Amino acid sequence: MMIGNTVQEQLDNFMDGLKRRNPHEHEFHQAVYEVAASIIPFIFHKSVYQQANILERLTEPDRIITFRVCWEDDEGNIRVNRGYRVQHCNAIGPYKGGIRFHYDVSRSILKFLAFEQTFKNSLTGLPMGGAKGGADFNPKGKSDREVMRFCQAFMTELYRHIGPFTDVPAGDIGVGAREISYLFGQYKRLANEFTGVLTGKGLAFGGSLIRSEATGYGAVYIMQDMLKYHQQTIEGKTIVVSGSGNVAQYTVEKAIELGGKVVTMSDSSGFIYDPDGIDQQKLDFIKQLKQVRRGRISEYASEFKVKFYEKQKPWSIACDLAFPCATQNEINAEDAATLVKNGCLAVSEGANMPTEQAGINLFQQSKILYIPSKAANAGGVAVSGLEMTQNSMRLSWSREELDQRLRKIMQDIHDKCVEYGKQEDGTVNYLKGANIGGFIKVADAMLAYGVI
Ligand code: NDP
Ligand code: 2IT
Repeated sequence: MMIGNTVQEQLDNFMDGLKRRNPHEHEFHQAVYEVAASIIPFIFHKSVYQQANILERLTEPDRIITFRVCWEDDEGNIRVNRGYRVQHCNAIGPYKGGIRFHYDVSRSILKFLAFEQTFKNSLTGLPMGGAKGGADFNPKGKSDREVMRFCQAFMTELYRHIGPFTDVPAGDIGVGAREISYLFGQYKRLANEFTGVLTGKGLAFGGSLIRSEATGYGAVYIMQDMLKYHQQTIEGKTIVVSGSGNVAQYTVEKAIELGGKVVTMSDSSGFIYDPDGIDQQKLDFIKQLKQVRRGRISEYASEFKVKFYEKQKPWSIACDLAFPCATQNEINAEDAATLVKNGCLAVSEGANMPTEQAGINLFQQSKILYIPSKAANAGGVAVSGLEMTQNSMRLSWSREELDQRLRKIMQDIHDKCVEYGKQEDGTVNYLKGANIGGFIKVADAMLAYGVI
């Protein structure tokens, strides 16, 4: 049972306990608070969830695997990193979620991501549980061979914990097509098995069309749905995007295809502002820059003679729509206030948890259309789920078929957010809708299993 006589008391007691059990894990506390603040009011009078202690069970990962990754760099130095896989919950399907290689990867960051993934995967309607993994490895400046040796060393431990019916990893920050190929090659070698154990694979070896595009396209599709529901469209809107990796690139591609004008992109060094708008040709330059040459976004500024704002984030540029697509906590309260002040209508989160809680509060008070990451960026994992389906059937669907399925899944997620998030005054609280919509299926499966 939750302890406390009011919703607020229950929330406070629950968060106190969570923080006590998971000290110093600020990102994990933040992600859990954001969900608990929606779920506790929802289950307050639902004794079946209360008695089963569902929320406490859902905030304790099934297991966390931590391991040493030892590899040799090009100079012959022996290097050591820490690898992780957080298998959060497999109530509704095999564990599923990305792998992140970034120097700031920590237990807290992966726990928050795996927790979020459980709700996100449920929202897709596909049978996938939640997980996340990664390492505190910094791929920047590493040669291809160093990345290959790191991936092989990482998989040499991870392979015994995953499998097509157990846990199916994919990409995330720092893990794209190149890394997935190395990881899959090593899995195949060790397991002596060709199975769909990773998603985001190359098209030659079981990958799915549209997977690269899916997260970004999905974030724009759900923005389109949210705007349509409020009698608006993307056409003619000025759009600010952060990041310039996988999610940002395909967010920009779909947004400009639908007639939006995207004026910014960024990386960890700063952002570029192109008042004329980024067109497909300029975007192709970015794809080549980031996917092939692995260069910096500042090169765009030199190439197209626009301004580069060093060490700054793009939120000060006036816009109608914002798509944070870089990383967690990239919009703080001040950034959110600036977006609101400049008349921003809607925010769709391509990145995971890009907005701090104080920023979310501001968006909600100002009635901006705000759709949280677990709904907005679910298109990526949704097409991963479709990759698993195709692998099981040993066939490949066409681009059109996959795009239509992705489109429908995003629309269904939008509608689920409306179903559970519609307020008495007629407005939609998409955050509440996404949290409750994701929770119910997982919680009901857990109830059915009894005490496990
Ligand atoms: P990429 O590695 O392809 O790109 C990441 C981008 O974000 C780069 O432009 C990077 O800049 C920037 N970035 C990363 N960390 C920071 C930081 N600390 N400060 C400022 N900028 C930063 O990753 P993805 O595009 O795949 O992922 C972006 C976000 O989307 C993440 O939050 C991820 O969890 C989320 N996501 C990804 C999905 C996918 O399918 N790939 C699915 C759903 C969500 P730099 O190169 O300088 O580091
Ligand atoms: O955060 C995410 O949803 C991802 N990085 C994609 C996960 C996946 O399994 O495709």
